[in-house]
Amino acid sequence: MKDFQLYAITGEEFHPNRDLVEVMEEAILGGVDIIQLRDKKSKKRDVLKKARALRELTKKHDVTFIVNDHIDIALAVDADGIHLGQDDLPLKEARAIMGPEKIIGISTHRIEEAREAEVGGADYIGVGPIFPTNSKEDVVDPVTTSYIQQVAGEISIPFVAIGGIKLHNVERVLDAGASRICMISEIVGAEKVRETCEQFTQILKRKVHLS
Ligand code: TZP
Ligand code: MG
Repeated sequence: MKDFQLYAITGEEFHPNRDLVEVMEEAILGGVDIIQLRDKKSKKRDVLKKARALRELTKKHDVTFIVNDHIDIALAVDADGIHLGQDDLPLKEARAIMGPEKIIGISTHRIEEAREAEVGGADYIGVGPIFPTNSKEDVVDPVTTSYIQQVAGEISIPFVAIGGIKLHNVERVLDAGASRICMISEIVGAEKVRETCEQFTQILKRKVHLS
């Protein structure tokens, strides 16, 4: 997969008066290089419509596009991949449906889950929630930056830190060994989405050197 560093997940509840595509385009212009459509509330048909719109946007800007949960929608719009949680369809079945080329990301909260995802052929893992977050229901307790250190020391596939990451604490995440970061509220809920992403892009450029 094309590598990435600044990962934005949609969260329309954080911008009630602004259009989804407009907000995500601002994020892309600020340096976001991968977008995930995450919508736990809408009807499937409406999620499909949003996926189509974001697929068009991400194609236009050559940005990776991932769909959360819905493998059928990911395939229908030719998204680049899917993101799955620990309670979703297992990796093996998801890979059989998606084929070898599509990206499969898996959320992990402990090292055993990270190992299992790596062995099972995930393309990347989510590592979190690092800090407390209000953006996810039924979220597990924060795993803290010590889980980042553990994953950085042991896991070879790309990992992305997530959960409560803000401009004021991102350096702690990077100092623990993360080189890819993922956010909902700090990006899509920002007053100035593009400028906020530009600040993250600058921090990543200064602190992270991908090999
Ligand atoms: N998975 C783990 S934490 C989280 C998800 C989807 C929510 C991240 O949102 P925020 O607003 O960046 O804390
Ligand atoms: Mg899920």
